[in-house]
Amino acid sequence: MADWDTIWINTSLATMAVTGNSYGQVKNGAIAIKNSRIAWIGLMETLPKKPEALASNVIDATGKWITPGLIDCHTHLVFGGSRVGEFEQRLQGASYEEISRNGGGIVSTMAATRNASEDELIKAGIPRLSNLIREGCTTVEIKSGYGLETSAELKQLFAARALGATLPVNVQTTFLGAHALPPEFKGRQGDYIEKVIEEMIPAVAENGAADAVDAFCENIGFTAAETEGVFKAAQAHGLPVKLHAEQLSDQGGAALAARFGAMSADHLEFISEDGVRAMAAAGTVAVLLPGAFYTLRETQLPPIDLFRKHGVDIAIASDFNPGSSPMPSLLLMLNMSCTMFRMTPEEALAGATRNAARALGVDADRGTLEVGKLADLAVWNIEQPAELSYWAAYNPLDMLIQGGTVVDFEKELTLPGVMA
Ligand code: DI6
Ligand code: FE
Repeated sequence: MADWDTIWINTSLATMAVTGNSYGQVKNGAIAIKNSRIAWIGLMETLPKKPEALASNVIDATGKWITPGLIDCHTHLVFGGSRVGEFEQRLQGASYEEISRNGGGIVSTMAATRNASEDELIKAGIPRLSNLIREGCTTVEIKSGYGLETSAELKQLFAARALGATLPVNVQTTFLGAHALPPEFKGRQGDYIEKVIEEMIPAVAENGAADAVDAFCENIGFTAAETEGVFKAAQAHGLPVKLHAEQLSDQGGAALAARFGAMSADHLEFISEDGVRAMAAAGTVAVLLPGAFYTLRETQLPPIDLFRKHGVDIAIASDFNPGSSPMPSLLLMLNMSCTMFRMTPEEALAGATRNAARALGVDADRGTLEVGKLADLAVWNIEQPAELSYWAAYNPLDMLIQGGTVVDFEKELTLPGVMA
């Protein structure tokens, strides 16, 4: 009997493991899987026997590259309605902050999300998540934060979990109750935070609905002190934390997140060097979101050189949401992070694989091609890995393997509610 289930041969691998050579690459190599995990990786010439003697299924991948399945570590993809009207208002000169202060923004998506049933949220989420999968994503994080009351937050998180159970993708969920102040708490922000702490986090933990807790620490969101209360409650319930920090202004959020051992701090255009130092010391990943930067026409770049200088790992994510990043495409983010943020294509790919896995705390199993990790692989029709950042609005994915199983796009993504 063959040792392995499947082997891909005559291929190039960007393992993204830290091996000292660029992309952790193995040229003229092979990768074998057994029981949903990676069983062997190496050069063709070091295969112990003929491929047919080693695996029941041999796939010739001549001319292709295999990378880890991509990981989108920051999305808000479960929501009701859209914000196309605000898009048009911004084109007329209104700013994102003005719209938010006038009762639009996150709160308008809250209303549409509260009005939607869990089934409706799942249906709306299927084509969005399918779009990420078609581009090579095998893990996607989904946040709540458009319910802003216990039952509606849980509904969003359950919809996110159901999407992960329905589609061939690993979904990690994050509770973001401290995203915006719901209108019924106007003038009583402290009371709302108390509700997040006393009622929502315990309910989320009790239901096993979230893998992490996030907050929006910002002048139009919550203060550092309020965020700290949320973090303490999360930790008391055994949930790791992450933070929307320094997106529009410097609130010291990244340093606070680091103090709580946060897995990531996200956005960070306005972070100070002290904030970067604190993240480095805590091993907190910097998640950069070029889609929001582009959509809001931001001009202050995140300080990539400071992250490099202090050795902070950088991840890249879509931030897919109806307001500031209506773009469910991680490949587009790879291109934007190079063109707009001047990251290298190798940094960008590490940001959507190895470092994104760290930002979600799933790096023991995912994010690189290494023996023992889950077989989440993306096979690409490209000649060099930098092409994943080079092309835009073009998808060179050839094949996707989720937990050792080849994804059948026709069958598995053609579900009721999936747009053709
Ligand atoms: N920052 C973001 O990028 C999203 N949430 C946040 O706090 C945007 C959410 C939205 O505008 O709907
Ligand atoms: Fe976000």
